[in-house]
Amino acid sequence: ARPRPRRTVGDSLEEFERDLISNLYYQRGTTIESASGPDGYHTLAVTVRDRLVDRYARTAAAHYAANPRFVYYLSAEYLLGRQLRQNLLYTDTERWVRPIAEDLGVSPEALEVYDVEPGLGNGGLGRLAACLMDSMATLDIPAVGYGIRYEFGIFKQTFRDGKQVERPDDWTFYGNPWEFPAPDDRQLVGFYGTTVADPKDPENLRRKWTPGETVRGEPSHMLVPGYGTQTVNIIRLWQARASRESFDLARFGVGQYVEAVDDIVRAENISKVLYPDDSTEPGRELRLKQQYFLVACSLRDIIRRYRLRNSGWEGFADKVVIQLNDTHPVMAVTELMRLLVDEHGLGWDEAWGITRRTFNYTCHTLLPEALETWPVQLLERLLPRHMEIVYAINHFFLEEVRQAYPGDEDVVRRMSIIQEGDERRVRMAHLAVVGSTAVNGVAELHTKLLAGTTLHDFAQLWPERFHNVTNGVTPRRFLRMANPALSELITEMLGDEGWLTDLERLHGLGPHADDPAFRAAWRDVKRHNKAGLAAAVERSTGVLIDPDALCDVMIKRFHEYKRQQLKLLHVITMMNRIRADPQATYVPRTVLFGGKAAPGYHAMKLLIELVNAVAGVVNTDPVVSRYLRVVFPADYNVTKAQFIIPAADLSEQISLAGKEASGTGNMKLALNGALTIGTLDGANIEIRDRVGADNFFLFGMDTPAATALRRSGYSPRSFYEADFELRLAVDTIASGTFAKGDRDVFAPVVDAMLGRDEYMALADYRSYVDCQDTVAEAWTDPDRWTRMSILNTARCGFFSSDRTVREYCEQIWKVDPVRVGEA
Ligand code: 26Q
Repeated sequence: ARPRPRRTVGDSLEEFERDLISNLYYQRGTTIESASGPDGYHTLAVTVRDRLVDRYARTAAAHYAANPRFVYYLSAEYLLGRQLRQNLLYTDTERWVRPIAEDLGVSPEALEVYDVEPGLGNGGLGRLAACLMDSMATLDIPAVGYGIRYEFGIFKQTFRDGKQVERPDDWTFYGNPWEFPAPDDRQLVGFYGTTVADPKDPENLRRKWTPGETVRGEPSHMLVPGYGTQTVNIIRLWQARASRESFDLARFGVGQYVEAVDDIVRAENISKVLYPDDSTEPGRELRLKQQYFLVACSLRDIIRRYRLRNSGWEGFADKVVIQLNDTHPVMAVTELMRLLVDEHGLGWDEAWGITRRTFNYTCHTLLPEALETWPVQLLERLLPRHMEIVYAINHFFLEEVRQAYPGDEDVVRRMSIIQEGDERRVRMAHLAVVGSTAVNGVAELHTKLLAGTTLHDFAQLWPERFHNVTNGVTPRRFLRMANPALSELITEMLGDEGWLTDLERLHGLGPHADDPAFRAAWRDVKRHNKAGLAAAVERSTGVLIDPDALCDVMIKRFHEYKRQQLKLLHVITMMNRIRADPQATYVPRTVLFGGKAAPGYHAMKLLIELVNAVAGVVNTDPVVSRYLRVVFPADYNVTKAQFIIPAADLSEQISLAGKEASGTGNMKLALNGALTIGTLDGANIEIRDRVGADNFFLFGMDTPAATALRRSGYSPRSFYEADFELRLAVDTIASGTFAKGDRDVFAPVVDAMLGRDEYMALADYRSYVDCQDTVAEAWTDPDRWTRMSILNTARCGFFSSDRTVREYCEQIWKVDPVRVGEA
């Protein structure tokens, strides 16, 4: 008999070492003697990756055999973070790498610098998608994530004279060992063109669309392994390519070299760049093209996969559940209708039944300006058939509304998918709710406010559609990988690593919070992490920080509602106090800021400049800098989060109540033993409920108080005039202290504060600063602080994204796990 070919890479150290050398030789074409750093990294990456390919093959086979119901997660963003260390951990090969690497004279840390994080997202929404994918694989849920393979991810942030400068993120420049191209599964996508009636359909609900332009979508996928299981799911990312006929040979022949590639450039621009826009107005047409491109490619792929094992359409919604990550992919509702009605010949009602059963929608905001709407005119031109389908959906929907509320044309106007006015627009959130089975908010308060305000009419009409699924974070990346020292201590205390997949087991730490030896060990870990961060910060910013100082962190996108300006007023107040009384003693603090501002968001870019200017003044003042340092490492991203979070003592979650949908950084920080200073906003409320009011620093107005103040005619100036320290802090900015005496540079910041103060930072200032004084007071009692820190970790098990995914499975997806056997 012929020998069977090798089916698996094997799981021994010997095989691992053998494959490393073989891959260096045959994949990289080099030898141990002449290998460079990138050669070493790439070789290690593909060797680890191949272990996952085995599991992926077994996962695909198990899924094929079981023909289960699948979750399809549609998201314009994924912030996966670095892959190497995660995949070493998930394949349990980490323990071999150090000895082998040392044998070869390199350290694993030296190779990790070549591991580039795919920055395919902006912030919370993109990172949530990554955490949910991690938890779905860990829970053996059959799932595929769909997204866009942006050639340039979120911009790289640098500072020039303290100002944010954006540079392109060419993340695949050195190649990406973690992805597999799948050219066989490419899809064609149409844009523009015209529609005509179908003569066989007297109702005119079926029409034919002839696109004016077509683009190819080429998929590649990244592997998403589960922890402690054999399941490996995938995220499929689409890249836009010109269709084959796009190169104009005739023009090239007559020397029109640029014109000859016009069509190619236009097509490939679709997936060129991620919109670095966190909820303000975007660049219009191309953004909409991206959204439809993602949707059209993904739906065709979903249908292709469905047909591998099923036929007919009756069973479609039993095998397919699609989760819309915010409204960015909501054109999928109209696209599925178009495919079913126009291309597959189903009747409208049958198609609508299937469509509505297939989709669910997660909302991630409350800010009215972040709710997407698109001009009807633009849609009519770019996607003429989809616009007709929107009108038809709206027509039948408004009939339903009129039946429910006879004679109430006001409710019809409010709920319509079309917003009337000078420029008619399509309200994407309305389309999402109308086209979905379940709609969810991302924290209890957020869901309550959605149902009570933004989507109130819909919650009245269809209360059964509304759900809450509070966000969560993966404990693998944000505790085990980011904080190995604390993880070891936890495992030692709890006896095993079971907490990594059953995070509520952290409760077992609670009884040890009063054990002096455990407290000391806990403090040592925090200090060790801070020393590590201090070294990295000194290398990148040149600023020296004291690992014994209170490490106070505010890491998140820059946005007015998140109120970095309030934090800055506190910093300036501390500075002013020290200057006024240099003889007194103060609790030493390091304030660390991290985050990017959207390139077009001028107010926030100026605030970033001000943070850097304040840092410059504070850190060079011989007296002030004894107690206070301000650091702002550029280019905050997932990789930096993993360094900063384990070192934090204090987590700033200070948004105006009612504005932050959930927050997830708040969870990561509390899980790593940082205490929260926060408002009653988003998931802060649920964190406080769980860790206990004694272990949380609460300040500020709640949502009803903020609403009432706004209604009564909020005047920031009256708060400014009534509070000496606030006035001094604002005046310090106005005086030019942070601009070498130039009063004009930061005048717009002062004007925004005293003029509108849209997010009422001045109203919460006194409460915030007083609360910071109680923080400082608590810090002076290390035993008490450490106890609070331990209890934060012990009681945050709820915030695992495993729990989040279980809730989606039970309430919304109704999917069951499929176990994948060992090799
Ligand atoms: C919209 C239109 C055009 C261009 C860009 C956008 C756009 C892009 C990104 C709009 C919104 C986003 C991102 C939103 C986001 O990250 N929201 C956050 O989601 C987290 C996960 O649920 C929550 O924890 C945060 O509270 C929420 O702000």
